[in-house]
Amino acid sequence: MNSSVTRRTFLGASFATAATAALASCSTSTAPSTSPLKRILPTDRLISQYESARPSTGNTVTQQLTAGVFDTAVAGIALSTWGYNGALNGPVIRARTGDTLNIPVTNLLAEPTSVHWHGLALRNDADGVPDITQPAIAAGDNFDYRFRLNQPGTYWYHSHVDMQRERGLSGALIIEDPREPLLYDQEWVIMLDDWLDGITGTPNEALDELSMGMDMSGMNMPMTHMLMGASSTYLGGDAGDVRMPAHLFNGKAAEDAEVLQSSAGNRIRLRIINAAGDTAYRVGVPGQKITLTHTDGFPVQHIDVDAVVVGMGERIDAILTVPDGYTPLLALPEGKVGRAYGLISTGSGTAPVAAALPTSLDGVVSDGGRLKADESVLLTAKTPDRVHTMRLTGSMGKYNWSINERRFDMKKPFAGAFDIKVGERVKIKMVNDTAMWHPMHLHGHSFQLNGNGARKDTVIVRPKETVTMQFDADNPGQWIAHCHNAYHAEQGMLGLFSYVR
Ligand SMILES: [Cu+2]
Repeated sequence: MNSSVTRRTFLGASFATAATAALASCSTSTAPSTSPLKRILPTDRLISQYESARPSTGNTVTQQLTAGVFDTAVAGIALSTWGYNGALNGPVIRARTGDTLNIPVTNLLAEPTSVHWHGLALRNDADGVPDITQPAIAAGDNFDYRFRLNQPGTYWYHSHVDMQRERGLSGALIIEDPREPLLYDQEWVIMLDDWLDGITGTPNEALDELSMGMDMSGMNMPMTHMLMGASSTYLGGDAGDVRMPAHLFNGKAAEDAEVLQSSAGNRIRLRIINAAGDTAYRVGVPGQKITLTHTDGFPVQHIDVDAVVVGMGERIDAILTVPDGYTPLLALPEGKVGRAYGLISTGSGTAPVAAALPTSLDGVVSDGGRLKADESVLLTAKTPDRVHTMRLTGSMGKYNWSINERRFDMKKPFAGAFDIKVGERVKIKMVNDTAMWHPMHLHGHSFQLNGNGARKDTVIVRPKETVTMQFDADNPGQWIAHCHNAYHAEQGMLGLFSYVR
């Protein structure tokens, strides 16, 4: 399959087309029973009304982002890839709740791009989803993102065009809480990523190979990228689809691990972000517990674990108390071969060599989806006004990942949409009908998992499992929900939560 065809098919209809179609719907007045729904588009005046109602410090944080091609080295291999401001991870953006973020973006790529602010309940027209919330930023063009930050926590930003995120087009976004209740001495922002670009091919080549499906590709050519036999009991079976030659901890492979200087007894707040396309990471310190405190920006009831599994798009905050000497923080690709890690040094002892580090982390293991919300962020108990069922569908055989058997079509963004109304309590039942786990992500809202579970925006849904969650429809606009496996999303495993009047 030709990747440019895939791209055009995926991006399909222009924003103008979608808007025109919706406007046409609004102007047709027929009997109520047959009248098309009036959808609240990103251009609706409600969007800026809601923005004005968000708390404001009056402070603006500005960070220029330039998307472009640059040369770097990954695992000792010189390569050329795409990133923000010429680095594998974009700049760590830091602001406080109530601040306005002002991000002028320059697109020096040869193709359109966009920036999505993962996990934020922000104004819809800044969500960065081409064809749904804005026109893509054309090659050579500029675009300013400007929006208020109304919740503290660990977030990140990334391109929402094609497979661009699978290059280096992502970075961390940390929103500090002016009334931070957690006590700690130091922070460590950690971006985990799986990497193939420039080593075994490009992400688009990998997608093209996988797109043929396991049924076809095995028959006529040797497979470069498709990974067979990656298995994780924790994730319920098949762990991933893609062979990744490198795993990165803050842009660095294990040969070149990052070292954080600290002091014995320090409490370090780990802000762990999984920016990978196809890999969950099991993160922990061998022989030492860490305390999980937040997931996806929201506080949870603290628990001590030996390791935490973080799916693509998920974030975990944890407290680690530093012992004397060198402390390795391992990030093991779940069900895959390889490892990434970083070291904490108190200035004494000698750094362990990679080969001497454990290759597994066992004991008490959890993930964000199994945590309980801190009482301060529990949604009030309420009977849902609306229940939507999202069946996760598709298979490796056909590589036809989809939702309710529908592969999302940007030309018909409202087909199969999950309609909701402002003020409703919405319940989602995610039923995984596939033989694989999926990290499912909802834009523009944080949901609460069933039974006082954690507040989250991305959750692991295991094979044959049903995960239910609720959220308050308090942020009008058009919001996608999708699998955060980059390869699954690109095949159309997306749905649209569409506010209607
Ligand atoms: Cu998936």
